[in-house]
Order: sequence, then C-alpha cells, then structure tokens
Amino acid sequence: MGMGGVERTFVFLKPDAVRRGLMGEIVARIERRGLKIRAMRLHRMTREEAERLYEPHVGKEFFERLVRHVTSGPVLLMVVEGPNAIRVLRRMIGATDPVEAEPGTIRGDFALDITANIIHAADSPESAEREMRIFFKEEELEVLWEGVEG
Ligand code: 3AN
Repeated sequence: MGMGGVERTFVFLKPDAVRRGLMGEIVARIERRGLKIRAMRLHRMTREEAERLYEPHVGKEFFERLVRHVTSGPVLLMVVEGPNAIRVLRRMIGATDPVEAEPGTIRGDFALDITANIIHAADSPESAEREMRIFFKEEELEVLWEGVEG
C-alpha cells in the first residue's frame, strides 16, 4: 500500500451533481487538495457501461436503481492523480450512507440520498484501473501531459 506513492484513481460526478450545478465546487475541492486532474470529460453513460462499472454489485437489490440513476443524465468522468490518491479521495467523498457521511466530506455536505449521492471514487488500485479503462484509453491519459513538467 502506497506510503506517499503516486496513484491514479477513477472518479465520476453522478448526474445529480451535474444537474445541481456542483461540478465546479467539487472539482475545486479536488484541485485545492493538491491532486491533479489527469483527465476529465462530460459523458452520457450507456447502460452497458454502467453495468460493467457496477459489475461487482450485480444481483443486489439496489443495482437497477443505481444503473438507472447513473444513465439518467451526463456524468463528469475524471482520472485523478496524486500521493495515495485512492485513499485520499475515498476519505474526501465520505460514507455511502448519507446519514453516516461526515460534514466536511463531499457527500456529507451535498447529499441526502444513497443512490443520488453525488460522486463515485474507486475503492482500490484494482478497481481504479478496471474502472478507468471502461471510459479512458491509456493513450488519451498520456497525450494530454506530453512534455509537461512535474
Ligand atoms: P461507494 O460508492 O460509497 O463506494 P459502493 O461501491 O458500495 O459505495 O456502492 C456503489 C453505489 O451503489 C453507491 N455509490 C450507492 O449509490 C449505491 N449503493 C450502495 N449501497 C447501497 C444501498 N444499501 N442502497 C442503495 N444504494 C446503494
């Protein structure tokens, strides 16, 4: 587990965040924390992509509701990079259950619903890589930063 090792994580703002005009506010928090937005794009998720993304939750009672929500409008896809980015983002987003999400976290400040809960961030290096590959080509992540220092 990375002690300050640079990691990349997959994050997306759910349709409720985009609809409510919270993109700027949330992207600002990520940037102010010192993390790098390695790639970012508005995207309308297909059902196929949503089912792939949430494959570990197939069969759970909330699966269909979740897929319907994330395909209901545009999402903001991001690859975020920085020291321990995966664990840092998980702490910044807060608990899944809005009642448990602490004030000061993204969900704790903006969400009351467990399905429309603003943001997703990968929970492990394996899921980060698997999830970002559904939406981003490796070349796309590289070409943006070609020749850029630091
Ligand atoms: P998180 O997004 O906090 O990592 P996961 O990965 O357990 O949570 O679940 C993925 C998504 O599924 C959550 N963002 C949430 O919208 C939905 N979800 C998880 N657990 C429940 C639940 N018990 N009832 C309804 N929706 C849920």
